[in-house]
Amino acid sequence: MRRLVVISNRVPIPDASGKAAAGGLAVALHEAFQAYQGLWFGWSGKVSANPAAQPKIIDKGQVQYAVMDLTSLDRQEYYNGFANRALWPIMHYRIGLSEFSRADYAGYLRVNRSFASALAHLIQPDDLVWVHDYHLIPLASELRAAGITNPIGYFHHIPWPAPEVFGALPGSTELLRVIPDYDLVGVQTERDADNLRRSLVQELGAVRRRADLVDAGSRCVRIKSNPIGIDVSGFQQAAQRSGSSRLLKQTIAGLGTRKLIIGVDRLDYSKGIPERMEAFERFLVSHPEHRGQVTYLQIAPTSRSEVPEYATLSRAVNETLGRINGSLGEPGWVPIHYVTSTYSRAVLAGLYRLARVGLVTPIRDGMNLVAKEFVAAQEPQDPGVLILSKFAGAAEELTDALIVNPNDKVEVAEAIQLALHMSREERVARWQAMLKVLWASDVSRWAAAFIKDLAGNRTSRTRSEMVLAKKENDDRYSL
Ligand code: ADQ
Repeated sequence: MRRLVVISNRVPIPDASGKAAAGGLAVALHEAFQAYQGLWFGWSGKVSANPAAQPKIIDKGQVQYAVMDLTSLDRQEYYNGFANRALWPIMHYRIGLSEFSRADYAGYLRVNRSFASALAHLIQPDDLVWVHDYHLIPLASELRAAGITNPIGYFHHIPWPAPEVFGALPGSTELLRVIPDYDLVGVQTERDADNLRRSLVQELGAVRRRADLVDAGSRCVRIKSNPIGIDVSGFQQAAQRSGSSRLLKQTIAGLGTRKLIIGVDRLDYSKGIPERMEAFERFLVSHPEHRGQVTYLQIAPTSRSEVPEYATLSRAVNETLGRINGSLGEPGWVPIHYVTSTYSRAVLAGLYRLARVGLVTPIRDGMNLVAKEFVAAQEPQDPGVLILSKFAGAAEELTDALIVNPNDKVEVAEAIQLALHMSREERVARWQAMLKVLWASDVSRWAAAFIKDLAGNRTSRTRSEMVLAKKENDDRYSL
């Protein structure tokens, strides 16, 4: 049986009871791992003084997990540094927040190289190799240099910005040069695909061969939009069953007759949380009849707290929240409830279903699964309304949401007003149209489509190309 080798920064190893982790990728690949035997490789999430050169192998039925520890310097340079302080902001169009350091970049390349050298021993001739996300862009190049000729695909979960924006990052040309070491690159939207293809043409002099095929000299790479989906039926079932949860009962009791507006995001500046709170403030000021009649619940679990920009964001959110609740709140009514806990899928699904409005207004987002989860969780006869940023990848598909510019507080405020007053007939019609889209891009289809493309589009490499690849690789990193 052919194997699927998945590589991601973090690896969702099932717990001792054998229960699969509920994270998005784990769910996405669950079915793929039924069809293929699997190996899942990545960082253990742990730091140790002297990490072993070979991964720790954990067998769990059909899937074998292989994880490696990092040193604290690796974590600092590769993960907190280059991936999350330089690449993440650039990819989200935040040039001003991008902090490049040559040491961090060297650490990023070093970790990719050590992952590749450990992984190369585990790859068998017939394996399909699927790399995930921005932490691991150079991995294929390192694997090629180690002699791996298997089909290698990469899925980029976050936006790929316009060439002028990506070009602002020092080292961006080197990162573009390693892209054609993949046979297939998947991105979330047509806009991302177009941006990446244009970068390769403009910066490397690559040539467009077919709509999605780019020829970069000795190698060709297919760049394709393949929007990620969610487990639609899993979310629907979780939402239907959620009524019995204690937390949900408490929320229902606390709301009374008030309508619920919900936002769910990792605490990240790309998600536009303070901007959203200010838009809600504007709504309450412009439409005072709603004061005391609505509650906005913002769920925002802390993330990347070791990165300074995230601590700054956390302070900004708390200040905005305090100011709005202080100035507009009344005895017995707090306009914005803010919580930082993580919840089970069942509880989240129940809260989405309870809400009349889902506020999903990132400043930039690769896809935004919350938008899709909100839609899936709604009650068919009385669904809530999705307000969605035009800068979320999901907006390319969910065109029946109320699409807004998240930077325009007045526009978002008026969308809230419209959503709260929308007729049931219109809510049902919009929701049905969006649910149809969700089914068409269900997560199992997403994974199956990528794997099918990867298996069918192998770009064969000759031995001389491999030798050339190794030499180019050595030259490239001699910065
Ligand atoms: P994220 O930036 O993490 O993902 P998103 O797509 O919204 O953004 O996924 C977040 C996930 O975390 C959702 O499944 C959500 O339910 C869950 N979650 C959020 N808050 C939670 C809480 N308090 N408790 C439990 N679960 C919570 C990155 C990219 C996105 C892209 C995805 C997938 O930034 O653009 O959509 O990868 O490709």
